[in-house]
Amino acid sequence: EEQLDRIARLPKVELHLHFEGGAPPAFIRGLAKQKKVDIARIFNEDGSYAYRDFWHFLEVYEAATSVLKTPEDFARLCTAVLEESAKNGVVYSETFLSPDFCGGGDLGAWREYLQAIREAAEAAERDMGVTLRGVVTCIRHFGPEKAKRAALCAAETAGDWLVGFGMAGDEKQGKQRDFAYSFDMAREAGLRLTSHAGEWNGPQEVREAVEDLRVERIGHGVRAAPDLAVVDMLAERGITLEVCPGSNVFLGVYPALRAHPIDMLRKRGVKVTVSTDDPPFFHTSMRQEYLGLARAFGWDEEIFAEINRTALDAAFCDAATKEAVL
Ligand code: ES4
Ligand code: ZN
Repeated sequence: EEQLDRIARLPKVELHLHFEGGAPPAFIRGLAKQKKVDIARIFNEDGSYAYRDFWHFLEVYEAATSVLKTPEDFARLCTAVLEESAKNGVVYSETFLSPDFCGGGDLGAWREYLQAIREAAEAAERDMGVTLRGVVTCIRHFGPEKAKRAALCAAETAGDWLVGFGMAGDEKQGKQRDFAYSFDMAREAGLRLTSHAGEWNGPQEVREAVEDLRVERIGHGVRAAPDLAVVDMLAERGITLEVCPGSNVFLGVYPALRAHPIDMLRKRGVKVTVSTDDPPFFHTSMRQEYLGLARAFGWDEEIFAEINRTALDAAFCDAATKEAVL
């Protein structure tokens, strides 16, 4: 019990958090009411988000996001998201931002959204002690042309705050290599790279993200597990997995935490880290993720400390920022 308490209180580093996916349902419902947008269909009676599976989740996510309109809305969201992070002992977080949801891919508009979000993040850092950095993500099911606009927005605003580029969305549509142009553009602008792979597709998808997009991190990547050649490739190349165990179990990728491959991947030498993905959608939090893993696999404080060092190592921010947070 005391051990679990210490684990829950550990300072945590989170690498995989979708910005809009951190919006509490009450926050979205409040904005919808204020703006007179009818999205009652995306909520259950008890106020939680309502969806059947991952693909329906993507639709509900977009509907929820549709009430976030102005840069000020996103600034308020930033404060709400970081309050949750701070409560969970998160000291450093990287969040996925999509120009598609912030100004529709227009560079001028994107700059304004980014500025507002960044200012709110800096205020939260002063007030709550949690440091945030941004990773622009293109959305796979929106296609390669929209991804190029997202990459251009990312390249034009790359710097000490906007530190990475990645891809989220429906893994069942298109191929990793369809987005190589965008990832090349981002890399040339100095951005670090990550892509969702191996959440819904198998080991080959993970191999393609590494070989075709040359990413240094993978969002999820857990479905590499059945192919030890791919697992060993990840270990040898030092690729970091942004594992979101609670998300995987909630969406039915695995029937229970005990069936999750994170423990096996770690033992095989893969750099694994722990994140929440979209916490209110999947009814999770960083604290819950840690406690669940401690119970399922007997992980102790030492293992979690190591996971946090691995996460900070793989973080896309500069060295001075890393030294200041852990
Ligand atoms: C996602 Cl597009 C998107 N948004 C939130 N969570 C996700 N997971 C995978 N794709
Ligand atoms: Zn994700």
